[in-house]
Amino acid sequence: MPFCLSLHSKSSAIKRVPKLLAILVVLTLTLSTFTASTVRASPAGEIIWSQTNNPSDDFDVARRVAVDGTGIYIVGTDSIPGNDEWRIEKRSLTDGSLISSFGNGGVVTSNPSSGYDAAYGVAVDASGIYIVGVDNIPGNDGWRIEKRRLDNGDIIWTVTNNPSAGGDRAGGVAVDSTGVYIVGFDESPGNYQWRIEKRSLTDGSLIASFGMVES
Ligand SMILES: [Ca+2]
Ligand SMILES: [Ca+2]
Ligand SMILES: [Ca+2]
Repeated sequence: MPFCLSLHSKSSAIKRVPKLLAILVVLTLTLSTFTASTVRASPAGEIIWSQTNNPSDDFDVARRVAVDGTGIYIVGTDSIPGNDEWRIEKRSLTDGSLISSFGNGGVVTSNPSSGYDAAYGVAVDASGIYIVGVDNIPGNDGWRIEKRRLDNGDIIWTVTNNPSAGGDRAGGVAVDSTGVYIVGFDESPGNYQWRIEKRSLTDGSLIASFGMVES
């Protein structure tokens, strides 16, 4: 039986959003196909615009969104290559259309392995977009963090970290003037544990004064 995540409850949810405008990324799951939707709505719940995108006939899912004065940045996964890859879209604040100057027609994709690669979190500051998630480069899931340009999506830096041979995943990211904070989990103890990293805005290196840095 198909089920839906949040699409049909958006009116009540939007009324609770305290900001002038709310941007929701909602995911609809049917039996076997994901369709990613982006919706912008007013506090009263009227839809200002709604966009959908289904780049492949397999698993395509939008997970997180960030916003600045020039657009919104949506990150997730598509299956265009026949396996999962990172997908980042930049869209217009006004109507949700793709901004063509960003990447290829508003879309940047990154497919570092033939296995499962997926973006899970995004943050933005005046110097770039920070996207976090997983890649499968060594044959198992490891952390991957990319910083990309706001205007065209080009890579500024990429760092990876694979603390265990198990499933390690970066899931969330925040940024301030002193660094970028990435949270997720690793399987170093043989089961999942929290992992929090603070990294340089300039090159993504670990900031040694933050917690215990592995040698
Ligand atoms: Ca699809
Ligand atoms: Ca892949
Ligand atoms: Ca791993």
